[in-house]
Amino acid sequence: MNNENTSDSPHFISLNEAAEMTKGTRITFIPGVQALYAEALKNICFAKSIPVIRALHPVMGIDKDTGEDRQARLYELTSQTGLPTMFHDEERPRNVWTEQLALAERIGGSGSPPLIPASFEQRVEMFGLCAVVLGEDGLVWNMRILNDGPLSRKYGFSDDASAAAPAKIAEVITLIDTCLQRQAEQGSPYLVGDALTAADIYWATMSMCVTATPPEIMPVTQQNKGMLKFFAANSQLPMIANVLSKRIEDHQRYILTTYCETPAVLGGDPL
Ligand SMILES: N[C@@H](CCC(=O)N[C@@H](CS)C(=O)NCC(=O)O)C(=O)O
Repeated sequence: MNNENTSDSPHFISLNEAAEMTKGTRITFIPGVQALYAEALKNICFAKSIPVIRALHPVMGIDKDTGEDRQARLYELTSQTGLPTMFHDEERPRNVWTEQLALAERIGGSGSPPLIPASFEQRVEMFGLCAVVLGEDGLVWNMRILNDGPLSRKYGFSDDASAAAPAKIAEVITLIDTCLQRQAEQGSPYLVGDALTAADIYWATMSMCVTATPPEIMPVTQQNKGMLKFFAANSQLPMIANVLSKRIEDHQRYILTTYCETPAVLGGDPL
């Protein structure tokens, strides 16, 4: 594992530096913040023994000094602005989790576990589970529109959509819980088959938006303390609290502490 991945105060290069490099895997992050898609990709790369060079993801909004859109260069490079974007060697940037996962699977270190099952039948299960967690109108999508704000507006916030979100989130949690129960009955601690897949890593990471996660797993920083409070408060919403089981928590903790780097290395300013 590369030091950049394991250091307590990781180094971040600029977006332009990342785009200009012709070797290595570069991923954009916001220091100190566990933006979940970026956090999940970091965890996927960790499990695949891929050394990651961290780059700064420009945040939404207008730069006060220049009056310019802070994400203009990112848009020029990737035709989108979502966090994270991933560069590898001289390949085109990857911005969507399905493509990022396929790339990670291909470039992973020898001896690292496959995260996409060889069996197509199991791929149906694996990608299906991931899609209801990461895809449009899935768990994270609905978590983002729980409250009004610039990010939720980007994802179709309306009073009606927001009011419908907790029930959709609860439905996904129940689906995962039922799956884990079925798997436990077969003697497997994983979501699909009898081995780790990307579904375990994505779910364990993304589910942190509906759990209070201890600092041994997710450290508190100046930059993420508000987000951690929001995630913990989500776990108390009655519809969500009703369906969060010990099984969900045990699986999340097991996957994060066994296959991902914990405590998570975020950079930023520790509290
Ligand atoms: N594009 C990613 C999702 C990443 C994503 O939705 N990131 C959000 C933050 S949670 C973001 O940066 N949105 C702002 C934008 O797209 O400009 C995917 O589909 O895999």
